[in-house]
Amino acid sequence: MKEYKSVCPYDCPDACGLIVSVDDNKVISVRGDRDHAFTRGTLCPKMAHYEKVIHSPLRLQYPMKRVGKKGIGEDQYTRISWDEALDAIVNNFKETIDTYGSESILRYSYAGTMGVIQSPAADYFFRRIGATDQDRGICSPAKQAGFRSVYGDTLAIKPQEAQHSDFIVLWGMNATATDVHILHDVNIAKKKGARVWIIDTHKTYTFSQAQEHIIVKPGSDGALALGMLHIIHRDGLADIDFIKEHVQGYDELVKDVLSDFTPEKASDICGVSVERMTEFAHAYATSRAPFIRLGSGLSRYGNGAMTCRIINALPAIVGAWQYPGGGLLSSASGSKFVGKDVMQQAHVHAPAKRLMPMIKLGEMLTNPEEVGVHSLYVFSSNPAITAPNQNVVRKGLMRDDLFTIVHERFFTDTCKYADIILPATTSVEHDDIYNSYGHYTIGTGYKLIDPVGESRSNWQVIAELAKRMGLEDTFFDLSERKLINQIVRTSIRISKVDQDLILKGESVEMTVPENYKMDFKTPSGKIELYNPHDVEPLIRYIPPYGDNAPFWLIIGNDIRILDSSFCELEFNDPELMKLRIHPEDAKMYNINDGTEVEIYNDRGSVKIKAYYDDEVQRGTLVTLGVWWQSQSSDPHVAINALTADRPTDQGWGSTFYDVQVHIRNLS
Ligand SMILES: Nc1nc2c(c(=O)[nH]1)N[C@H]1C(S)=C(S)[C@@H](COP(=O)(O)OP(=O)(O)OC[C@H]3O[C@@H](n4cnc5c(=O)[nH]c(N)nc54)[C@H](O)[C@@H]3O)O[C@H]1N2
Ligand SMILES: Nc1nc2c(c(=O)[nH]1)N[C@H]1C(S)=C(S)[C@@H](COP(=O)(O)OP(=O)(O)OC[C@H]3O[C@@H](n4cnc5c(=O)[nH]c(N)nc54)[C@H](O)[C@@H]3O)O[C@H]1N2
Ligand code: SF4
Ligand SMILES: [Mo]
Repeated sequence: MKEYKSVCPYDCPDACGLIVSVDDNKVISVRGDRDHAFTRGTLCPKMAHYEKVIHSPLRLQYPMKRVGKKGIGEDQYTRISWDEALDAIVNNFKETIDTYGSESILRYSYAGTMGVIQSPAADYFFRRIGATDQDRGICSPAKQAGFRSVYGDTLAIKPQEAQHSDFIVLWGMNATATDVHILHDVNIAKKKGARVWIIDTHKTYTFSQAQEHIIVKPGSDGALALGMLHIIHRDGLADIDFIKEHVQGYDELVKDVLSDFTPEKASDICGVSVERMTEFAHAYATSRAPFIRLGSGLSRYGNGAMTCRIINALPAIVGAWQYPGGGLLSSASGSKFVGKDVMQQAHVHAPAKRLMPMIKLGEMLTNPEEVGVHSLYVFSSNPAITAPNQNVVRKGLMRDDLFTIVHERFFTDTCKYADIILPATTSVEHDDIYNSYGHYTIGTGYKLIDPVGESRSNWQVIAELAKRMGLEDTFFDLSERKLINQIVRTSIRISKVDQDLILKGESVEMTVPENYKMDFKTPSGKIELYNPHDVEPLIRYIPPYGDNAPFWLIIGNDIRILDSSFCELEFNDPELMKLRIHPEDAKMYNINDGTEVEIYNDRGSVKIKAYYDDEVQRGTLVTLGVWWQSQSSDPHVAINALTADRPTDQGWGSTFYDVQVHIRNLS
């Protein structure tokens, strides 16, 4: 048996360092790498048995083509060779280009793997053939937009800073499920006396980690934060010296926004009493070095970017940035330590012929504004389950005149609509390099075992397709190893010694410049509470969309799965999807504990069993996880039948939490 270092490839801010044990071409076990600067030797429960994913009996083994009808429940596929599969794809692409134009080809992919090679593997290829490109807004561009509006290109704060804080806020972040390693730093701070606050819409797994909790109405954090800004200003707790030197627009903020936005008004909107809001504002502003870890949940509303922008103003007016441990971590993905320039061939002029927001997949397939989509290439994503407005997405996927290719590790629900299915490798069967959107450590994950069955990596398939399509770029001749080498040598700004270490398979934490927290990379060089380049120069409260229905539906993240990844594992729980409802709400609708209900809105309806929980707020319903159809509570649709493809206020982001529903007793 031999042990190798690797990196967890999943779409998670932690990007954990792994130690993988391999024997006889099989992965025996994985554990955390103690030398990793952020994850420090632990993994989450999802990855504790990665070997079960890698060697799952459900892995796709060879290419297949559909011989029956499309759709869930049909499942008639027959084995074909890679040559046949690739020829069929290339013939279809060529025919589609001739008949409808190249924009009729659409690729849809996301972050099944976060690898710097395998994730953007197809970006350049699809641009070169003139296909429609996707705007990758499904996750949290609104959160980024909110940060950028205030701080521009300022480097993200390191998560380990939290250790030095005396006041930590996990704001809209269920860290136990989605960013478990930040809790390591939170606990170090707690041992030194730090107070921890959590702001969420319902009691999450993470509540036990904090001494203080605030429950807000969904989509209303902007009001809470504006109320806090009002109180901090009114009570003379703003750091005027810091503001004078480093903040642009404080006076305008006070005069045009805060004067009119009273704590009473804020309280009416967010449901937090004026007393509690004042307590939170005072505690925040009088602590030595407050640290906010901002989650993405609250950015997935029609007002998401503005909400984040308002929260980002808090550390500015108390001057949190000047102290060790103080500041706000939104996302480290803007750090650009490892760019996509190599994989996207940035030096070649190949602009996207047409750009479509990926949250609009259903509309693109069913009701295109201009040129329709006739060929769809899906990889590293399971849109039949994870995309919003699922009924429309599935209607589009059912079209007889749509040729769909799905490159996957498992027979997901999206595969059930495919004309051609291609088997994909897992991260230990191909080479890649990883950085993280939650911290500053970089590492490689080299191929450790032969591909399972005939599976191939994203890059291998795309490079082969490029050649068959007649593209002559020598880029497509490069092996994954060569690409890693090129990326490390040309696009990571670190010493040669560190480059060598990364190439050798060690994880390396990037060094951030001294005083980086105070180096505000905005046009004015200051924190811009007044931003003349934003569509709205000043912050204000805007409401979420809502659906004019009585209940907000919170679809939180389940600790056992990651989006729909890991659904391939076996779970002991016979009922994976449940709905939690406050008993008083349930009684108003004659709903007994544990009975089946229908939740519905204009977009769809889902059957699910409802359970009483007096820790759920009145007027909200909670369910966890985006499960495969076979694991869903409803035989026909999964939870995203209820969510909308309405965009966020900026960034064409998804609004998965901005959902209201009606409820009906079915028993
Ligand atoms: N176990 C697990 N881990 C995951 C994932 C998973 O599905 N499961 N998904 C991965 C991915 S792709 C991502 S992007 C990250 C996301 O991880 P996070 O950034 O943590 O985002 P979410 O889990 O979507 O939402 C975080 C919290 O926001 C809360 N929330 C919702 N609306 C509001 C609101 O209006 N106000 C406030 N204050 N809180 C609100 C939700 O209830 C939830 O507890 O996690 C990654 N990690
Ligand atoms: N209701 C609701 N819906 C949501 C969310 C939510 O909070 N609520 N979260 C949203 C968010 S934040 C996100 S990011 C999206 C994510 O949605 P998706 O992008 O669909 O993510 P997954 O469901 O994890 O699907 C990734 C797929 O990629 C496959 N895969 C893994 N590695 C590879 C590889 O190397 N090659 C290939 N070809 N395939 C691979 C996996 O087997 C898996 O089926 O979901 C969104 N959907
Ligand atoms: S899913 Fe996240 S927390 Fe779990 S092992 Fe992977 S990177 Fe670490
Ligand atoms: Mo995400």
